[in-house]
Amino acid sequence: MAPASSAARVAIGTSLAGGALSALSNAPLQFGHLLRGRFPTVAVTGMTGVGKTRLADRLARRASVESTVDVGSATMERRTRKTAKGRGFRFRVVPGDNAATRLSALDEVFHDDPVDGVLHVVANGHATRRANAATDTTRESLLAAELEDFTITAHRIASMAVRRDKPVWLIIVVTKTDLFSDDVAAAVHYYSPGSGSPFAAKVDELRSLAGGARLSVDVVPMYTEAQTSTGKEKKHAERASAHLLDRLESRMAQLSGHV
Ligand SMILES: Nc1nc2c(ncn2[C@@H]2O[C@H](COP(=O)(O)OP(=O)(O)OP(=O)(O)O)[C@@H](O)[C@H]2O)c(=O)[nH]1
Ligand SMILES: [Mg+2]
Repeated sequence: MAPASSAARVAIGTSLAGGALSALSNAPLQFGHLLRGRFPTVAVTGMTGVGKTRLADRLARRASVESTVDVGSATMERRTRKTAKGRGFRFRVVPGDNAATRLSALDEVFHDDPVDGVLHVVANGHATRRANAATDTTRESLLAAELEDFTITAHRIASMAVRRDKPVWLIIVVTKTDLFSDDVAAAVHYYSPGSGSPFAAKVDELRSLAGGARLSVDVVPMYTEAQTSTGKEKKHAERASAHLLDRLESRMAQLSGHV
């Protein structure tokens, strides 16, 4: 009975918080699960502040209001992308930095209800820290934190992959490339298997643990918003970002057997 009562709580919370209008606009979600059951599930992982929420919102064609792109999501975020052809994906965004909810979210996506694929988000040492974060925020320390975070996630992915009877895919999404546009190729190289970097060593270890046939690994550049402000530049940046998102989505579709 637990799921039904928690669903009821959510429904009550929604109508109290948002009034009748928002309860109405949420209504399709209540039978949407019948359709969503067929969509491949995708875990979105990565350390806090790298841009997971923002990426999932863009992929799900959900406009992020400013308040939803605050660093430090406290719970697992669920997003669904439905394409025109009736295909789609269900995204599960694992909070990057919240001990209790993070661990249960990792258990859910990699063990209890194992996902079909993983988008592991990295930002080449450009993660945004919370305003009150006491920790060191040099680029080196943020890169080290990304590496540590990936090490933990990679172990979870490996143990899931060896248990599954179908192959699992991993796409390492190198985001915020708008912040290091001259070094994108070097960053992609740093995260790529076999490149000899500390991160690559972890990717190589993951591949040998999981077995090449059970796990595919891609590395793709991305940015989901740009710091530029002037009209023409902004239009150009938005178009380029939309193109990168389309490419990522096509690759996910390919890996999921949609095409
Ligand atoms: N310049 C730039 N900023 C970005 C990009 N993607 C995300 N950001 C910003 O980076 C910050 C963190 O993004 P989030 O999506 O909240 O990060 P998160 O990974 O969900 O973080 P947690 O919820 O703490 O795990 C936000 O202020 C975003 O606006 C990007 O591609 N380029
Ligand atoms: Mg978040």
